[in-house]
Amino acid sequence: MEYDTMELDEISISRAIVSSQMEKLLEYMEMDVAVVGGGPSGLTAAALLGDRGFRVGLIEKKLSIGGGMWGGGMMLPRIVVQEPAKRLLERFDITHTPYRDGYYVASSVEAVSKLTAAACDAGVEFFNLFSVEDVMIRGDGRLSGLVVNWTPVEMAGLHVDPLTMGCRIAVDATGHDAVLARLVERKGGKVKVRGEGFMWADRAESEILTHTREIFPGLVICGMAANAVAGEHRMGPVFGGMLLSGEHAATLVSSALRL
Ligand code: 48H
Repeated sequence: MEYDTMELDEISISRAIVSSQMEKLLEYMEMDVAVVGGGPSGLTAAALLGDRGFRVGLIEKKLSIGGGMWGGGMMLPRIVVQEPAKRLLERFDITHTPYRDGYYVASSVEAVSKLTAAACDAGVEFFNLFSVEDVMIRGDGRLSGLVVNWTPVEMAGLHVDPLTMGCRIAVDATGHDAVLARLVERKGGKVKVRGEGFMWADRAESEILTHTREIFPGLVICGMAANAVAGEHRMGPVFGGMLLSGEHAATLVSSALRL
């Protein structure tokens, strides 16, 4: 079947992509909040901060956003969310069905998609395939920027110097690896990454909000990274704590920036 179309010009298509993305990159060289990691906690934090009017950039090293949520439990694309986080499922319009008292089941694909859509609607700018390899900390002892490179450069082991993006505050939402916290620790900042403990879902979920905090001036940690820093246990495919931790990180960041 044919349809009427204007003649497509490959050079214009390329110019449109390069000029619009480079404009965004320049705009986000100075942002309010840099959220590193596009898993459930990072997406929640980014969406809520964007809603509050901050300029938020989300930096994700992989091609796709969503982190460990896509895979649900052992590649069965379902997640469990417990009662205290039900209001966040509602906030993001994620369909959920009760399983038994206090447990809700949702599709991991819908959950990632709706969180991502909410972040887009809140004006969050995504920088996927960007990997954070260092942080900027100057004389005032505060984290004030991220050192980034293309993930394919990192994967190929090429010697290519990175670029730096400035931020008023960063959120480490890099999951189990707690990348930013480890970087600061390795380079002598007063941060100790204790590493996560074995599976104990009830304890891990109930403590995650205590561990979601500013661990270094200008660096808030959330999600699984917060538990990894604190030496807390893991919880498997129950995701309420990730959403609540992202929400708590957003509250901490917005009060820090509004002081
Ligand atoms: C840019 C980076 C870098 C980098 C990593 O793992 P995530 O889904 O993180 P959370 O904390 O939002 O959610 C954790 C959850 O998915 C999970 O694994 C749970 C609940 N496990 C429990 C258990 O017992 O196992 O997402 C982190 C994201 C990923 O997309 C990474 O690619 C990204 O961070 N990332 N992005 N620069 N250097 N390192």
